[in-house]
Amino acid sequence: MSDALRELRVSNDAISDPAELRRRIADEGYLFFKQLQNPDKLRELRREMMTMIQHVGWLVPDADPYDGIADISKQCTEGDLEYTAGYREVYKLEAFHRAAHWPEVTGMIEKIMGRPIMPHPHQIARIWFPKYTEHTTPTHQDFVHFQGNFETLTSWAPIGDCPIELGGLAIIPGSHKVNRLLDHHFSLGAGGLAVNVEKEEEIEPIWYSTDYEVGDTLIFPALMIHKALPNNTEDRLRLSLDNRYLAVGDLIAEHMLEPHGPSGLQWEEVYADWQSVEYQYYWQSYDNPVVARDMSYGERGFAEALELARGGHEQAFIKLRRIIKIDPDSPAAQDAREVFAEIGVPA
Ligand SMILES: O=C(O)CCC(=O)C(=O)O
Ligand SMILES: [Fe+2]
Repeated sequence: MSDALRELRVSNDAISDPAELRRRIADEGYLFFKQLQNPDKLRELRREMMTMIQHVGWLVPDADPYDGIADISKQCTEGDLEYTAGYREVYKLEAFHRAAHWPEVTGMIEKIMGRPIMPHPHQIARIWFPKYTEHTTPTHQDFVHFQGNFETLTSWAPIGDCPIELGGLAIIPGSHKVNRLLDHHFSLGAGGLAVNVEKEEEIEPIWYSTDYEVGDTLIFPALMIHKALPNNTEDRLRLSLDNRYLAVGDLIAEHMLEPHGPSGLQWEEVYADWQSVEYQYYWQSYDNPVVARDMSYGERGFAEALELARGGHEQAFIKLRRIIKIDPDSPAAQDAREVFAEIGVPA
């Protein structure tokens, strides 16, 4: 463990005590379990996903895909055209989607919530290149991205061991008690929006994380402040799952019923080669009220990127170039090109 990080509290002792689990998550804003998920199932999932990742060219070709040894000349991330090309292949894997329904996780979420639950179909795999740290997921609250309701729980788990240097998740225990969505601002990192905790008087920025081992699982609600640590390894790809769960009957935002945006896919494409229909469109049999996505957070981040770019901000340039490349005809791309033209910098 690095000096600046403290060690997550392990809650395996409370696994059979729902009242204690609820007390802890209400108080500390997270529950962390060693091997909540079956390591062998996760290892099998890792092999399947890493094999596909090697196939799309992001791993060195002559090594065991299980080891996740990245070809760092292929560095890319969410929002990049190149990322979509590879991520879409991983996103189609049936095994990846089935993992959100594993009873080890759904049973635990149900125990914590005390009500029947539903996994969001909008699952996310994070495929993180080494030595690409300015794109690391910044400090944020999940509500800004996933919306719906504050009780929604995120379950984050590495697919394989994830020691500190590989860049697992870090949290500020108790930070959910701010009890509201904090202001988020432009960030180059995944999700594109960050809270500046140093400026939030109510938050004492004391970060906790751990050397995650395969099967370890971190569960937290939508207002919990968290971030990813940088992947400081020489050549290893970080692979993890972040899945979300809501109580049946609670509000869900419409985009959480769609595939994760960076995949660029529709459900028909995701499902095209699946063996089973069991988990296809499963949410349609639940009666969760759906709310429209609030676009204002993303719009604000984009407006800030334009403004920062006008001032010569390098990271804002990277962001705007990414937008131009992935969707050149979009209004956002047009705005971005105008800013580059205005300041005389090549787009
Ligand atoms: O894995 C990451 O980089 C980000 C994950 C995250 O923010 C989450 O699980 O909510
Ligand atoms: Fe998050």
